[in-house]
Amino acid sequence: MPTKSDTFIWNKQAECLPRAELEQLQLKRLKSTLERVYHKVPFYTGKFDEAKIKLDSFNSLDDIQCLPFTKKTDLRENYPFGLFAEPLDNVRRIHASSGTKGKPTVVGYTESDLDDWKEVCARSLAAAGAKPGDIIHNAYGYGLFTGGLGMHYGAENFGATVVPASGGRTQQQILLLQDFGARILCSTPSYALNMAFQMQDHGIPRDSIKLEIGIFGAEPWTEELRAQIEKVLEIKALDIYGLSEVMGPGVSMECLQGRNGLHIWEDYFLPEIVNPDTGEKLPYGEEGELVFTSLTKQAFPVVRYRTGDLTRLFSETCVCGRTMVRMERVKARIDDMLIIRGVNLFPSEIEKCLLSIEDLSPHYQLVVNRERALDVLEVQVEVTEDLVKRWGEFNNCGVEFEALTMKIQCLMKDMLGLTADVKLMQPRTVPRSEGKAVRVVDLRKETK
Ligand code: DLL
Repeated sequence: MPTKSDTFIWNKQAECLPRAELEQLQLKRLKSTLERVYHKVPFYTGKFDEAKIKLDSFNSLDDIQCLPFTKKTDLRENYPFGLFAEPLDNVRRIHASSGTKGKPTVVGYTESDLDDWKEVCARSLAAAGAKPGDIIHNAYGYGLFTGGLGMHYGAENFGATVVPASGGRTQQQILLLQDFGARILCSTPSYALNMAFQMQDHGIPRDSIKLEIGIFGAEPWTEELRAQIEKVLEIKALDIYGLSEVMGPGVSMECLQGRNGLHIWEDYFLPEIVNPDTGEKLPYGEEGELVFTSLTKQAFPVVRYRTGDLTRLFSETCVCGRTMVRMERVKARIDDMLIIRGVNLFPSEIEKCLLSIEDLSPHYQLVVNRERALDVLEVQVEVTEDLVKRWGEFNNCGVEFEALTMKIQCLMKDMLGLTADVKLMQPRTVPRSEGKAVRVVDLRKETK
C-alpha cells in the first residue's frame, strides 16, 4: 500500500510556487484571457460592453468581481461552437455533455489546450501516488465524455501504461485487472463499488488483483462511501474533480499525503466561491457555488463559469508542500437539492445516513414523487447479503424487516429532519452504474 512518505510532485516548480508569484502569474494570464475573449467571442464582447468593463483598468485579481458570470444556459444558447475563441481549423478535439437536460454543451481544445490538460492530469496522478511505469486501468467512459480520453492522455504523458477499459462489461474488466495487474484504477466511485461487489459475487479473491489506489470522481460521493470502497477493495481512494466546460478531469485533485481537500491547479483555473442566490463573492472557508475562470485555454476559454457545484475553498498549507488552494469535496450539485415537505437536503446527506447503518449496502436510489401537491420521497436501499443470510428468506422476515425500516426512518428524522418512505430492496436489485450513478429518480415532472 502507498505510504505518506511517497511524495512525488509532477511539476514542483509550478505546484509549490510561492503565493505572491502564483498570483502575479494568474493576473497576467487572466488579462490575456479577457483580451482574447473580448476580441474573439461576440458573446463576451456584448457582455463586457453591456457591463461597461474597461479591460485596461484591470489591475488586480479582485477586479474579476466586476465581470459577468457565464452559465450553462449560455453554452446551450450558443450551441454548438458559438463560444469558441478559435476557428475550427485550430481545434483538435471536441467533447460534449450528454445533454439529458436539453441541448448538449460542446467544448473544444487546441493543441496547446490538450497539452495543458495532459499536464494537469499528470499532476493529479502524481498527487494520488501514481508513479511513471504504473499500470493504470482507466474505466472512465471513452467518447464525448471527458473522463476517458482526458485521463488516458494524461496518464500516457505521465509515463504510465494505460489500459483503456472504458465503462461497462464489468466481468471482462475484472479479468483485465487480474491479468494485467493494474495498480491504479480510475473510475466513478459508484462503478468501483459495482466492480468490487461483482468480484465478491463471483468469488474472485482480492489477492488476485494488484490494485492499490483508486482515482475516483465525476460524481458526488461522501467520506462514508470512501470508507466502504477502501474496505471492500482494500485500496486508498482519492477524489478527482473536473468538468468539461473548464477542461475535464484534473481541475483539482486530492493528494495522498493530505487527503483533505482537492488542490486546484490554480495556474490554469482561477477559482471563486459565490453565494448561489446573490452571486456575491464569499471568503475562504464559506460554503457556496464554485466558479471558475480559465487562465490558459485557447479554444474554449470561460470567464466566471458557474459550475453549479457546492463546496468551500481553504488556503491552509498542505503537508504535501503544494501551495495551491484546496476545495472541500463537492457536497452536491445545487440543482440536485431536494425539497421534501419543506426540508431542503442533498442526496449526499441521505447517503451519509444510510451508510452509517451496517446492514445496508451502498446501493440506493431516491425516488421523488408528488402526491396531492406534496413532494414525497421513497428511499430505496439494498440490504446486505450478510443480513439476508442471517434472516433466511428476504421475503419472510416481517418483524426484522419492519424494525430495520423504522431504524432508517428514525435516523433520517433525527439527522436530517426528514420524513421519508423506506423500501428495503433485495441485494442486486438497485440498478448498477457503469459511469455516473443515477441517485435521484424524479417522477414529479410526469405528475405535474
Ligand atoms: O465529470 C469530468 C470528470 C471526469 C471529473 C472524470 C472527474 C473524473 P462533466 O461530465 O462535465 O465532467 O461533469 C462535471 O460532475 O460539475 C460535478 O457536478 C461533477 N463532478 C465531477 N467530479 C466530481 C467529484 C466530468 N470529484 C460535473 N465530486 C461537475 C463531485 C464531481 N462531483
